Amino acid sequence: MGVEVREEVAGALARGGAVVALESTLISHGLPRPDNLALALEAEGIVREEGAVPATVGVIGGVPRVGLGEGDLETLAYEDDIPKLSTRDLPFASAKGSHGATTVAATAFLAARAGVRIFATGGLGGVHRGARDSWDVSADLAELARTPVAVVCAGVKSILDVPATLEALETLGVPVAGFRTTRFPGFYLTNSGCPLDWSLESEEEAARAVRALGDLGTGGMLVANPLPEAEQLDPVLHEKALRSGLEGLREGGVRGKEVTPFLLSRFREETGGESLEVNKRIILNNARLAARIAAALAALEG
Ligand code: PSU
Ligand code: MN
Repeated sequence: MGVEVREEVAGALARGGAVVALESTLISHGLPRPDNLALALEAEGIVREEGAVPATVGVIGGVPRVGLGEGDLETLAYEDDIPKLSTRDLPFASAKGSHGATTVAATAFLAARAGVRIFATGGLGGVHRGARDSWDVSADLAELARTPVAVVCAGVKSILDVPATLEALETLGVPVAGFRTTRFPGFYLTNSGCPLDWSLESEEEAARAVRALGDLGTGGMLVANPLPEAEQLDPVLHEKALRSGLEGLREGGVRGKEVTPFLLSRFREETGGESLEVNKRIILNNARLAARIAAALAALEG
């Protein structure tokens, strides 16, 4: 199965330049129109501002692309019923010539195949609440265990079981560090309350960790980047949305890959759109840090 790497991205990789992968599930399934396309373009703009080349990943007509063009982004943002593709879905999208939005797992996989080592997203998938009955654990975790990509994210959503997700990452051997913090961020909230063993204090230090990871030849790692407290979602609103979201899941019997998009849209309703604004800030904040780390890595190796 071929992977098409956009010329600008291939060029940057060939000369050891900074490249940042971005995912597309958040475009097709995480954010509403028209904010989704605007945000995708804004994230790419921020990566460029910081001196790196953006490579948004997705599948167009069955072909995985590392570095989507503006027309591709429009397709994934505006077409109805774009499939959500995890790594395991890629062969079927290929066989059917289907478009698709790639999750963190599929994005990391395709980015790594193209040689991209740093990737920014909003939140990582994780262990869902009630996973002991449902077995619902995002494939993002297993993918990170085997794929050499550093993912910059704001932790995982509180709709998941956060301590269980950290335990699963430990079991899988995925390195996790906070960026200037030893508290795992709580996505909408700056602090999930869960402690971390390691904190990276600068972009340069993070770049050295990414380089060391590459030298070791193991899988990926997580750089958890919290929103500044002044920009987080109001914790009271957050609690209310969380309760309603979890109730909605139970009442609606929502399962599998529908769970994450369902909860995201319930949060938007319950917070009067505030969660959407926070979600956007998170993505842009992570794109900026990832680009700075990529630039530091390119300088380190140049
Ligand atoms: N977290 C978010 N927004 C998202 C997702 C996660 O805040 O849109 C997406 C990511 O693409 C992630 C996927 O990889 O949801 C996880 O889905 P699942 O839980 O079905 O594995
Ligand atoms: Mn799942």
